[in-house]
Amino acid sequence: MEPMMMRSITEKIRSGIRLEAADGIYLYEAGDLLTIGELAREKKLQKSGRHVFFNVNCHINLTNICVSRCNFCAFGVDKEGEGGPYLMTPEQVFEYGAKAAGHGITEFHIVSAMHPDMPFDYYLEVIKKFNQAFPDIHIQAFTAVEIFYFSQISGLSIREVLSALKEAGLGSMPGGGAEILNDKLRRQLCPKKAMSDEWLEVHKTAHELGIKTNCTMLFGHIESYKDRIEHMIRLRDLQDSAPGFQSFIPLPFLPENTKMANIKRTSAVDDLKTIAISRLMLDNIDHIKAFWIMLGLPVAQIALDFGADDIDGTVIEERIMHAAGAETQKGITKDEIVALIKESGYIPTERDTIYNILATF
Ligand code: V47
Repeated sequence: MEPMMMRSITEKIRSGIRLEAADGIYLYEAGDLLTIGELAREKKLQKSGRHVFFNVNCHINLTNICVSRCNFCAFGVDKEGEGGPYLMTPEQVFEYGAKAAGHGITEFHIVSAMHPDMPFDYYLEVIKKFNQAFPDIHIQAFTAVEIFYFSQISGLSIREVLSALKEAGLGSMPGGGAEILNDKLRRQLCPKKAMSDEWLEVHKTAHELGIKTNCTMLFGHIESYKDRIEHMIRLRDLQDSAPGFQSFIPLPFLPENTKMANIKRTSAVDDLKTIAISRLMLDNIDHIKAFWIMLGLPVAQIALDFGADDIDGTVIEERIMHAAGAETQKGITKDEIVALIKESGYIPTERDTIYNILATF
């Protein structure tokens, strides 16, 4: 017989009552994978029907030189250290983007690092150049951690930094840098960058300025289930008070080549449970993204039956996760994404960055 707690959670979900922290922790600790998956799928079908979204985008990482050197990251390097430090000039960035623009992309996904010397003007120039040359291609750029850093290096407020970027052509912000919103853990994982309240403050300000954003959670390292659920609740609270999150992307920690290489990679069960539980906890965030680069194509495909309604994009040359041992390809074609979604029984739906439907297949 179904345990009482599970019955009460199921009733809450089916009657649209918000789950509490204890419910989420219970689902992780005792919930049956298929039952959680089924509930999450029901919610997904209510929100986006049989659509599964993807976009055609290109990731550009301006530099890997980073003063933060987070313990979970295999991408960042010191300026004069090992690991092939690089910094693209605005011209090089532009050349790289121009090549991708010829392939029908609708979004540039530009993320940098905390470079020790580049001024805020460098980042503004990159955005301006892209916006002038490709006014029809949406620019999603800079995580909240970078925005906070720009504010520190420029002396401008967070609001001023975001306004200047918006004016230059920034369309929306990606969801990185959230890691786990718990300062005790952040001090062990990433002591040199924005803490939880600062990360949340940047997103709040962006939302107030009409800049849509995504949010993420890095899981499978030193955090507990309780930490994960509390993280989700902090995002849910912010979305209540200052809406603007478009999607949530759970990122399983890839340990290879990091200072935390002793930790085991998460299991497929944990990845799927996390996708499903996030769909159930985050009742006010419309889209849950199964980022195939991290999950691998097989788990990402199954995730579509566990509450995910988005599989991100074609990406083209992903670097951050591949530095940490992601075994997936660095990009896939639109035809491959379409086939993968069709095979799972959903409608492949190409979207732009802000979820306007461009085509179905
Ligand atoms: O903030 C870094 C994570 C993030 C590792 O908004 C790692 O649509 C696992 O946020 N193992 C950056 N994760 C990427 C990101 C993202 C990706 C795709 C789409 C969107 C979106 C956002 O990657 C970082 C960090 O949390 N990360 N190193 C690692 N070893």
